[in-house]
Amino acid sequence: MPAPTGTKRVKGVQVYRPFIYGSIAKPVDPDNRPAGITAEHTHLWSVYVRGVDGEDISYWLKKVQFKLHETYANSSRMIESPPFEVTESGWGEFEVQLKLYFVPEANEKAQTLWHALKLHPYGPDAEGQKERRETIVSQNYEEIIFNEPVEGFYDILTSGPPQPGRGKGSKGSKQASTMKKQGERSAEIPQDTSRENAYSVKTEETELLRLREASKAVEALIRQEKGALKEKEEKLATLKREAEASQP
Ligand code: SLL
Repeated sequence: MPAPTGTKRVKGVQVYRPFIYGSIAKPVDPDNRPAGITAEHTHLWSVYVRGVDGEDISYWLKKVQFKLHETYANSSRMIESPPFEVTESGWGEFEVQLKLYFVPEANEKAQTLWHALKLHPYGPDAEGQKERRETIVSQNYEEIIFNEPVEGFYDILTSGPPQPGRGKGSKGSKQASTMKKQGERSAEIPQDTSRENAYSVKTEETELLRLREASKAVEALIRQEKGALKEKEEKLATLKREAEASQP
């Protein structure tokens, strides 16, 4: 029997691929209800998994199973091609189970994520947002780590999304951000934030700066506490000496 192919792993290598998952919900206007929506349903919503900045992630993500609340008919929805999303109407919030299935070349088990579908605004302006019937977006940036991917999948991952004129899975030049042409699609996060996408190298840098500032503040607090502790220890030592001196 021939040895199984496609199972040799690239040792010591981790490949990260970013994506976004979440939901968008819009309150139904009672004076202008879209046709075909049940009377009790107050919102139209979509739950989705997608690439950052609209990137096509189907070169590594094969399909997504969305498990909705059991009040929905056919609550388990398998979406076999992009866009990986389910659009529904409803009245209540619940946890959606997202099961990510990778392309067969990956030789990886499916991974499960949970997303809390948000329909209602919260925070200081919740009432205002409700009155203005604002759209509620709740989404997360996530990175999937392929640890020591099998060789064939490593090639697919590093070739990036199929380019126009290049067949799916065909081997192109290895993707490197420094070699990227303007406007070319990539699995890297974009340099700058845009209206459609809040996740970029810039937001990452801002976040790092914030973390650095926070860690400086914590260090200052530790120094202060250490100072206070030293003072107390000195006081204690003095008291002990005094107590010993006063012993008969
Ligand atoms: C809640 N625990 O009570 C949640 C359940 C269920 C949401 C929310 C529509 C179902 C249908 C729907 O919005 N289900 O079409 O009958 O808030």
